[in-house]
Amino acid sequence: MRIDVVSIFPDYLAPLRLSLLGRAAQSGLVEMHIHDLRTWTHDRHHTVDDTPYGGGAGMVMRPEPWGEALDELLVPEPGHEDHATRLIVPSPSGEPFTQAAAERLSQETRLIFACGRYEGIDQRVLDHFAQRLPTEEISVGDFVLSGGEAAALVVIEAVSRLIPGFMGNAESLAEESHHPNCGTLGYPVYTRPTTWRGLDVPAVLLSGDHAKVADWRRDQARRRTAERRPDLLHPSQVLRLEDLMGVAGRDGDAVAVGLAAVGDAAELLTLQRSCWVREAQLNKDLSLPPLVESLDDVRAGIGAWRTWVVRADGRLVGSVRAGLRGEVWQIGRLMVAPDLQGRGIGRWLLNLAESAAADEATRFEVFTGVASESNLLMYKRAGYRPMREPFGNAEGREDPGVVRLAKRRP
Ligand code: JA5
Repeated sequence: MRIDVVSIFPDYLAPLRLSLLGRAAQSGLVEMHIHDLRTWTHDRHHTVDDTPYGGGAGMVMRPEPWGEALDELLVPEPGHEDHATRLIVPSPSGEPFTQAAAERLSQETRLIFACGRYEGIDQRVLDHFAQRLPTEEISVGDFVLSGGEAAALVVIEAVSRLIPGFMGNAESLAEESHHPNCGTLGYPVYTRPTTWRGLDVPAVLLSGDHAKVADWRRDQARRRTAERRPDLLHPSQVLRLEDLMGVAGRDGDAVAVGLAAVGDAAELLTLQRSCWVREAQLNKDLSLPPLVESLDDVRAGIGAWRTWVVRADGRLVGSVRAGLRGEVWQIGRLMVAPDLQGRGIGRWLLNLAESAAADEATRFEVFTGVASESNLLMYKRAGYRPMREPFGNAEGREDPGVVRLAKRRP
């Protein structure tokens, strides 16, 4: 693979010549070329920036030096006319860089990195070269850097270690069977000595019991993931309350979220009735189905809808259900135990139900009583808007006591 990097700070890319990456370069697996953008300026001051059209703070990189630099680098070298080239522009507005992206880029024959500075590069440079070769803006994370150089270093290190033959060990790559962050984070690792500054290596690792070691590592990895990256875990996995929704739970509050089973029906009926008494009072209607339905009705509902339940320390404290009706992902029966309302659990459950929407769904719909102001407020805050009247109820009849709200699937 040939890698070119264009920057106004070519010295910043010096680490590329060092260490493992330098060895990859020496072994001929990676051919590295680092260029100073100012080579392609023609004025005495080697100007590469100017003020932004439309006003605003900072400076923008002028298109001409970039145009000349990339034109020149895109002239095929004799013997390498077939080299497919991809242009990469590090940018906080780019698509997220992941291990999958690194694997994809490691298959390319040539990468050109265009490192911006100041407020960025004139958009026309990207628009022009995107017409001539595959071009992508890549972000290495949600934070601000002063230029693309450090991001390019990150991408180059992640990509070059995946090139077959790098480090001379296909084995160590094969052993990396898990893709970072597709499953869980890694478990903590230890080496000699067994005691260091009063801290012991966990006894299980010295036990020689391989099954117990594997169990311990899986548990540690899951705990770490719940703590640091709850977004990676399936909601059915056991989490602590604060991991789940950023609300303060007592230490050790064990919260489990998962699909409801028929065995949950009795507790669900109890929670549902307690929640819908308030709805009945507010809306002056004692015939609301969630209030009057039987245990068998609730059992049937669990079979007919995707229903999730939240348990805190074993107690059923929340639920929501959803299902596809035509193109609509219908969300309903959103409930939270009275003593836990107002902590964002309902909103979290609404998000969960939305994120599970079937592929065919084009919009989400919910409904609530016209007098249920706090429900209406939550739905509005979540992006739902009332649908035009008249509102049909489940049987298609008009129901003046109900507000249906909808939101386009994002
Ligand atoms: C590139 C002029 O993904 C993180 C970031 C990449 C990147 C950032 S932050 N700034 C620039 C840049 O600034 O070119």
